Amino acid sequence: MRNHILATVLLACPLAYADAPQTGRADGHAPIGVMADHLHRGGEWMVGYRFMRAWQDQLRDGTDRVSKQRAYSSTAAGGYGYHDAPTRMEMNMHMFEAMYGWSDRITLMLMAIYMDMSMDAELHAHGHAAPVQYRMDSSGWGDMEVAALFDAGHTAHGRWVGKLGLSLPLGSITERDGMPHGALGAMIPVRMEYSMQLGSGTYDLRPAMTYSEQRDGWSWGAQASAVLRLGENDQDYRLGHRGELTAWAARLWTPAVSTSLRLLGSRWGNIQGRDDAIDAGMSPAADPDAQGGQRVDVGLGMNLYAPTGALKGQRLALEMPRPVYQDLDGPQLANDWTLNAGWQFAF
Ligand SMILES: [Cu+2]
Repeated sequence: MRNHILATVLLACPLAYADAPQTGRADGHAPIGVMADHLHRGGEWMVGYRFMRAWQDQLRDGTDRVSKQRAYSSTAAGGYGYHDAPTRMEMNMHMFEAMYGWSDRITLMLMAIYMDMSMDAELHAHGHAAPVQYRMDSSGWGDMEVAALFDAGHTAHGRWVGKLGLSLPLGSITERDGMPHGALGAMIPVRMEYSMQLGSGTYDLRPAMTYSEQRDGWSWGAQASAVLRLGENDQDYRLGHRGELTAWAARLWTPAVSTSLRLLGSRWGNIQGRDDAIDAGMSPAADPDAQGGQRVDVGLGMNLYAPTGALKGQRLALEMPRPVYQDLDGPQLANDWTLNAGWQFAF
């Protein structure tokens, strides 16, 4: 009998080992703002929809706030000398993802992104007493990412997951919208600023490495990721590279519910080169040297998971990161808050 138990334990161990950590609990996935944290078993599919909304409403230079008046007053008067100042921007990203377990150790991923953005700005045309307020909108499919996620090793309670991703430049970088012009404020179409374009225009490498660990009732993890732009796009510029470090801890209240706290540090560069159709002196948003920065966010999140029943395998998650520190090459619109939400279904 004893030998029988021992044999069972020994046989079960490699299976348990290959299994840990398990995705079959609410915190089996990282907070929803984190991508590429988990693998699927060979033959398993996952489809999902993620939504991200980022809201910006205040100009900053370095860590200081900058008024819109200062952005468009002359350099002689202590301003920045732009003609135009962005005052608010809202970005919505709809992300459609599919994952497929090629084997137990390699998962393939595809993500298509639909962008929807709007920016409010104030134009201070010379010879006009009052600034003119206007709004620009852009929407459409953005860049698409294909990636391979791989098992990069295990520890007693955790695992390493690596990612090699490639972003394909399918999003337009020549979007136009109307801008007021002349004494009568007639709207003429112009090429919109960099942040209003739908894609990067370049092939971008998107590597990541994630470690996550699961214990009784809680879990934690950390991830390093980057976006590396390859070459220059056909409008003669490239967006800045980007690097992110994040770490989170989650409390598992029941197998179906977990809550999380996450810290996220990100850093991104200025634009190299410039698009000749975007007048750099017009607005900070059009200035290639007013795009870089670094930021620290803290996010609260919640994961819901259906381990059994009619909704078995489905997940619903929400996360709200807010910046606690921002240092921007400015003047640049600063982030006010971000909302990440998602639905996922594995089968
Ligand atoms: Cu998945």
